[in-house]
Amino acid sequence: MPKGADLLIAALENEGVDRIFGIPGEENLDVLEALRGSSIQLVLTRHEQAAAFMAATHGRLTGKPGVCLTTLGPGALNLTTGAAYAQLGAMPMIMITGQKGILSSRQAQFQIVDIVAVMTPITKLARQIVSPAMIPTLVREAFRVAEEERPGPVLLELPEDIAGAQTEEIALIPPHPVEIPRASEAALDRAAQLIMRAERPLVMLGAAASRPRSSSDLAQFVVRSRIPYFTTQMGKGTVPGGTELYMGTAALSERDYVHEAIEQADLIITIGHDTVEKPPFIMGSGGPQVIHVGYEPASVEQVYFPQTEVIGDLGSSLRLLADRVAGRLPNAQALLPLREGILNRIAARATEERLTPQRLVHDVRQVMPPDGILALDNGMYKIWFARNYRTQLANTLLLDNALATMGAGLPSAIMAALLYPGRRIMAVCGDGGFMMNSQELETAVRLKLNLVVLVIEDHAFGMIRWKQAVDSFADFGMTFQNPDFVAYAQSYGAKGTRVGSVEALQPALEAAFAGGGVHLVVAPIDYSENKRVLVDELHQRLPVT
Ligand SMILES: Cc1ncc(C[n+]2csc(CCOP(=O)(O)OP(=O)(O)O)c2C)c(N)n1
Ligand SMILES: [Mg+2]
Repeated sequence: MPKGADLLIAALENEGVDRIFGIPGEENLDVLEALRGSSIQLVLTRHEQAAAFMAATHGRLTGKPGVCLTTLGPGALNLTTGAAYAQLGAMPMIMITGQKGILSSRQAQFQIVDIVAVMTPITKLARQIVSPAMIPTLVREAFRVAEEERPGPVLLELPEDIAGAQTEEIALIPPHPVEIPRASEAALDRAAQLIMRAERPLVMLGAAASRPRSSSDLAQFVVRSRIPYFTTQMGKGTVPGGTELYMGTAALSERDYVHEAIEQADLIITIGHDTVEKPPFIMGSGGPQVIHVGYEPASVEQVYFPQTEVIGDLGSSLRLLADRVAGRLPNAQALLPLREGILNRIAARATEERLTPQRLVHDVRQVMPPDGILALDNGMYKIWFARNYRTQLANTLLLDNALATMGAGLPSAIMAALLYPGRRIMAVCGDGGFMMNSQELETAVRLKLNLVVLVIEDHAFGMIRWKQAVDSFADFGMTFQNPDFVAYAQSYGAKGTRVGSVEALQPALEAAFAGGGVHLVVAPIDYSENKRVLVDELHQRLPVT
């Protein structure tokens, strides 16, 4: 007779799961034994937080939930940051945690934390499994909930005695495709009227525009309407065939060059915007009208309150909208003349003889082919990559503008390297964020991945230090010492290179990719541009009225 644990693993196989990330504990030993005889690979990590970042990134890149596994109490608590990362970032993920037996209690309260309660506010669903008979249903339900719009994390807690209990064979529930309903005719007609009446329209691609299911019809809308577009940080992807309509990425909420177009627009069509992102622009009274095209209605915020909404499957909504407006928009390109000025000023100083953030982004782009994937951690450089790094394919710049947690850069790059072994993958981390999950270098080496890890060294929590200076606080409490990163990488069996001069960066990255394996490249950065550009220069730019 199968045990509860066997049913769990069979149900995961039934969902097409091929890897589970995590660190099992003694409460998971039946699950581990069932896993041993299954088709699913166990990917051990060195911290549960990293396992959750990996599983969430699997969901982000494929649309299929990634799965992570931990023990009870301390192990499960280490998943919380990853759960919030998936919840805010709309990434489908399943977390499976152990628990002491629930039918009898021979260890009193030892290690027991109410994980279902802890996880409830940071998941879409959190359930304890109380009988083996429920496992097939609960697993199918967990995947349904995690995957459907808006995607996110689900917790299933499997107590030790339920995992070990013998049970009847119980039939699994096969998954089936579910199509998302499309927008109503009335909403499409209303939006089409507004678009046709607009004098200076602009499109914005938001986070949900990068969902694996979203892409092709979305690009078609831009290409067929010929309306120029900009993106949010997480909406940074691409419009194949529409590159010449790209106006920039809103890495700041106001005052950046791309805001010249936003300030002059009389209509902004936002596609898949999620207000979990730091605002790409601030709506105010008297500003442009906004049409929100989304899988879900817009939440009403002080800075975002669209006047018109088209709710339903993004692809089909946009196809139907394009059918209504294509060829009937004489003003479509009214804002396009601003493009060159915006992009030129953003690209300024990209080849200067100092390792500025602009130069760093420029040189990294040179070594990344169009399908190469960059996975960013969180720090000052994120703003520069969002602003300056041009993408040609969707999901080739993975950044987190939702929870914006440090520590996710390396684990998310590891996931990308596992999924796409033939593509160039690079993690970009600050010296602060890298050290929050640097132990995963061992995981990457053990998995024999090809991965370049670029560590940007300023011996500081640079972004906070920058804010401190911008707000005229004294320079205090934000600097630290680093290990010798080259020796550190080598101690894990990875390779390491220190970039000694600005000209050495590009060859070092190229050599790191060419050599294969896990290769850390550490580059000292000149962060003086943070104030010169992002404060002084942009503050001289007066909003267009
Ligand atoms: C887990 C976590 N802790 C703290 C913060 C706040 N925070 C945002 S950026 C930053 C500094 C990042 O330093 P580093 O990784 O060295 O990048 P840098 O800005 O120096 O380039 C901090 C402390 C955060 N976002 N996430
Ligand atoms: Mg730093």
